[in-house]
Amino acid sequence: MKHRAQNPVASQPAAPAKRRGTVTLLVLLLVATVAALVTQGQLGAYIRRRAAGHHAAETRLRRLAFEGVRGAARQLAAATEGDATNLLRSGFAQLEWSPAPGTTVTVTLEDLERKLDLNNLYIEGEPAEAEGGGRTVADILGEAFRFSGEAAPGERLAALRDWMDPDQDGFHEAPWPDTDARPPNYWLDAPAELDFVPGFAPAWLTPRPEMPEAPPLFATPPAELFTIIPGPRREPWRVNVNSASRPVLLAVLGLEHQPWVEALLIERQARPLDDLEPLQAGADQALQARLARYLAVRSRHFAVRARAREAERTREAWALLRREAEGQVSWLRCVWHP
Ligand SMILES: [Ca+2]
Repeated sequence: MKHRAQNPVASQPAAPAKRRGTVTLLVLLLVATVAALVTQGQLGAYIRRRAAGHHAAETRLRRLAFEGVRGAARQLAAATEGDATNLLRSGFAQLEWSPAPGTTVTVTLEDLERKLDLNNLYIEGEPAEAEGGGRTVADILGEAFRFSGEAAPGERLAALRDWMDPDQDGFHEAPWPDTDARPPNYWLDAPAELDFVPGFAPAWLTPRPEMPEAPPLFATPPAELFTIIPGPRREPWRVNVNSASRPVLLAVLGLEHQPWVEALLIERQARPLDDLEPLQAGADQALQARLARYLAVRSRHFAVRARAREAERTREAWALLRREAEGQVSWLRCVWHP
């Protein structure tokens, strides 16, 4: 009994110390939790402020890029036919301004009809072999393919035509391996579609900035030769003699007319041509027919790229515009580039 009674007495002083230790631990835990909550709240507020600032900067840049496209469209509408030709004699016009310190907007306006439109390969209601002066659209595009380094472009042209034409007759009309999809039988809307046309390498139409300014004729990058003007047509979209490059003009008219092309390049340096007639005067019958069917002195389709930049951040808008002879400008496409 004595032994049993002594034990609780001996352990009594230890109990309050243990409780005090537990309380201290609980208080410390509470303090740590409150501190963590406060820190987390501050961090959350900081992240929200950063996100709001980021969003505001993005919105500002997107708006500036859009204003850039709109400004180019207004400029194109205000220009006379002659001014529009003068503005784009080299095929390009570039403008840059700074709406605020550290912010720049660069707008590039490009004449799309200085290049060969791939959608010309299918013309509604016209046989594929329709020609102008002994030259079909397939001849012209085939020549341009050779200028881009493709020795035998027949297969790729056939695949492209099957992609667009409404019939199911060609070799490339069969369901594609793996996907079982078929060609859409519709015109091309964007260069990215070419990634799915048999025989075309990915990003085939993407400009190559590392290329020299004037590469040899048979090493011309595809992006310098071809373009895509979406929509149906009853005749080929013509190439503008004032803005087309030497390789494009040679593809249209044929290498046999190189002296004529060289003379044209010299003549247009003096002033833009506003009529095809003087050009036709000295040409033989075949050349006259080619000029009439495939060349023009005005352009209707333009691409605008506007880039707004602030520090490391950029936002880009791209639009496809169509300008009528009277000056009305319609927007056919407008997309954002991230
Ligand atoms: Ca087809």
